[in-house]
Amino acid sequence: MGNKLRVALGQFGALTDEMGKFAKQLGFDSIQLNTLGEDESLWEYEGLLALRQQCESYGLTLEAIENVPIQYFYKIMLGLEGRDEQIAKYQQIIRNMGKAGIPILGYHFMPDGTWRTSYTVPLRGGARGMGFDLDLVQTGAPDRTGSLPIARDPEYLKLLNSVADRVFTEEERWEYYEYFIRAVIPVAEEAGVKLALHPDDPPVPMVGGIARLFHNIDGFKKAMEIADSDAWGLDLCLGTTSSMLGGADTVREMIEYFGSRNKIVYGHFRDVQGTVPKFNECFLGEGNFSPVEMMRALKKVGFTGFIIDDHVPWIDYDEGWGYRSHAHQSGYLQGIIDAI
Ligand SMILES: [Mn+2]
Repeated sequence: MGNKLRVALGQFGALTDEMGKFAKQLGFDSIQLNTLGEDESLWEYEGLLALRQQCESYGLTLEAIENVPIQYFYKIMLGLEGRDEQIAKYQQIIRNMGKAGIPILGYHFMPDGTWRTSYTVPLRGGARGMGFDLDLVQTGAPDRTGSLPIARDPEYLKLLNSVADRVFTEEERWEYYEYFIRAVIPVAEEAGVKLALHPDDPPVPMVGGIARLFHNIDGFKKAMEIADSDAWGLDLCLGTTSSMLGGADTVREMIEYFGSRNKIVYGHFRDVQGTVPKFNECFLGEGNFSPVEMMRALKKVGFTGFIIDDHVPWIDYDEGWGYRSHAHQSGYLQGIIDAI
């Protein structure tokens, strides 16, 4: 535990009894949680400590938390008035996590989140995957209706619409990233917490009038140089990386470049068919890359963190979080690791 390549279960907001037993009975020793919730007490030291202990009561290590609520973070990402207060809160969350013994905080830098244009791309046997087609969205104009957080949260659409008259350029967004990362990295170093950056999904230079920074390898290299710290690394989403120009070649390049520098903190192990401008999510083994090859590549560069399956296709009769599909994808990954 903790020092070799392993699969964890993740991408749920709270540890229910159903989830804890599911994880343990399927052979996982650790989990990742995403976002938790907007309730402030969840992010205080006592709340985080209780969460870690709750996981341990099921025999599960809490590997990481991915994403604070976007409402805590959007002024930082857009350089809006009030970002300093949001940064102060973010710094406190990092300190609280360190004290509570939760070593990794994942984040992204997409104020308008993940965009998809279809939820029903046909896969084998009638299963369905999410898809994106750049032709179906406006890139420069402030039309943000393809964004998943907006689909989930109309309140957040109101926030983004409050800046609908503006286009956010690449240059200014780099300034916002730099301002943020320089403020939080020293706190992360001191707290013993690693910050793990997820790529922009879809990986395109701009959608909805907001420039994206992390849509190719150069963006990550630049961010790594700015941060210049052992506390900076990647939440390497192989699915998003596979949808970048270059597809499987880009996945290989990212693993080799950042893995050999010990900059992969953890990974999302999923795949897509096609690359930008048009791609869709799919089952492992039916996408752009060979899952066995990429697992070997991770091992070869000395990656010793955890991976999760991330998004999974919708399977008929699966409900809510998608236990059937997650069981299949995660089990597939466990099998590959055992085999190599
Ligand atoms: Mn991902």
